[in-house]
Amino acid sequence: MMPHVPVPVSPHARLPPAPTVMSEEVAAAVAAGRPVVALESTLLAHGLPRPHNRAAADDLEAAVRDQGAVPATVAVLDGVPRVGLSPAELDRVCGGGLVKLSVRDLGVAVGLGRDGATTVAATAALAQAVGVPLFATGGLGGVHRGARDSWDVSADLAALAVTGVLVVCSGVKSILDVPATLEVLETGSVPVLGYRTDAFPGFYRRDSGHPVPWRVESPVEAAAVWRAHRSLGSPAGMVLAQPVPAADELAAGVHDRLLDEGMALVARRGITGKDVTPALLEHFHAGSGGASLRTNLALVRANAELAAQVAVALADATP
Ligand code: PSU
Ligand code: MN
Repeated sequence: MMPHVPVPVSPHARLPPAPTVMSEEVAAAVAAGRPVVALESTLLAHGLPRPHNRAAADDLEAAVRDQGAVPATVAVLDGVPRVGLSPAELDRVCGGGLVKLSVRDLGVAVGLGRDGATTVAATAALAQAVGVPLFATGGLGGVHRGARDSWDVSADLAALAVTGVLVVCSGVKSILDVPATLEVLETGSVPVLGYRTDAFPGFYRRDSGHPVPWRVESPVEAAAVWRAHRSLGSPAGMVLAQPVPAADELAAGVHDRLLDEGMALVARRGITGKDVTPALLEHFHAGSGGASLRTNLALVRANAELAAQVAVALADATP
């Protein structure tokens, strides 16, 4: 028999975790098991131009409420991770100057008392920490084109493999390597469901040219799959991919031109790492005469609505 050796515990391991603070409304809804949808803030702070981002913040929260769920926008303010923001806090998120926080940056921002907007990865981590299993965004981060040389693979993918949160999105931006992104999601055992589609959506475009492994037809079906996925003991999240509404899709010609230009611009200016996605989105907004902005707003709003419908279906099915 092996002698019993107590495992030494580092004194740091005994520090209480940094508390993630919920707004009163969100805390009450979580405690009562009412439907809650988390909303990501990088798309507000870094994906949409001012002042449209502030209007979008209200619009997304309203879309969630209209479907009968409570919205909870996520960010870090003065070093405090927050789930559920006041109007004044949304002003700060949308006012400029916030850094972009992925999961690895959360501890740094908390430790240094900083403000920051949370990516899909960081939003998922904070939402899970307070027991909110659902959130909506525009597009997931993924494998960048040329990743074989740059190694630029979004932390969103690794985070979803270990964070039990359902993300409603419009696939990934066409600026990414879509098949490679789908492969990495498969490696992470993250289920990918198309919402009323067989094609994985490409953010500004409804069809990325690559199929989805599964499709569902209703929020009730999505909720049933999510419950089954979690009940089988998977630690992974899940992707529910909804194409942008047909009327709001960016025209193919405009899209392809901006994509080529944007990729060239990023290479010419030597933009790398976490600045790539915001720079490309900005190029689309500036170069499409507002069309890509309308598309982006429409798809996030539709995703917020669908996430709320799934949240309601989940709450209804929970005894
Ligand atoms: N959806 C949008 N706009 C955005 C994003 C999503 O409509 O700006 C953000 C998300 O926060 C996602 C991030 O996590 O883009 C991906 O960043 P990166 O490629 O650096 O991992
Ligand atoms: Mn990256």
